[in-house]
Amino acid sequence: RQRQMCIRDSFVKRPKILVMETIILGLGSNRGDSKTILAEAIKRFALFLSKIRTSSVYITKPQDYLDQDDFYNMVVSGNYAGSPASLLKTLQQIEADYGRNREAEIPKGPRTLDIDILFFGSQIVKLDNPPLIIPHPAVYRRAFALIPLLELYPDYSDPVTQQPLAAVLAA
Ligand code: PH2
Ligand code: MG
Ligand code: MG
Repeated sequence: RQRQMCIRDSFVKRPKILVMETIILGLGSNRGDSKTILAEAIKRFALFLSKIRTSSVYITKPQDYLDQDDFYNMVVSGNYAGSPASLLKTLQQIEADYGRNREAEIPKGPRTLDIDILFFGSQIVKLDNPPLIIPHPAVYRRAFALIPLLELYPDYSDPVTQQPLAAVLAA
């Protein structure tokens, strides 16, 4: 007697849809050998980003928490095939590998390596645990992020308001 084959969902091998997004990262360091730390961190990005582009490194006056050394800041972009949460997890591991200890540090104070997700394609992301807001809420008032971003993408517009970031910087 022939057995009836039931093609259940679990048997069907569906191709996993990977949406490639161009993501924009803001990097900062003002503790340790900042220039080397930034260069080494970017090498790690090649494991999960394609089409990597890097801005110049800018030496910037501290914002928000003023009593600390100048920062080395830059922006890196690349194409990423994964979720915002998985990107955050990967970046926090790299921060930790370069001596970052979130428990022991002053908020917005000195750090060996900070990697902020500024934009994730045109996606608007709000996650609670761990907390993640994209676009990065402070990007609009941070010249140390906007200027290197505009070096790479002079015509970049904010995906939320459609405003050119060049106009945001000038405002
Ligand atoms: N990062 C901060 C706080 N202040 N200032 C500058 N110039 N550059 C930074 O990357 C920076 C800052 C919190 O992450
Ligand atoms: Mg950060
Ligand atoms: Mg930051």
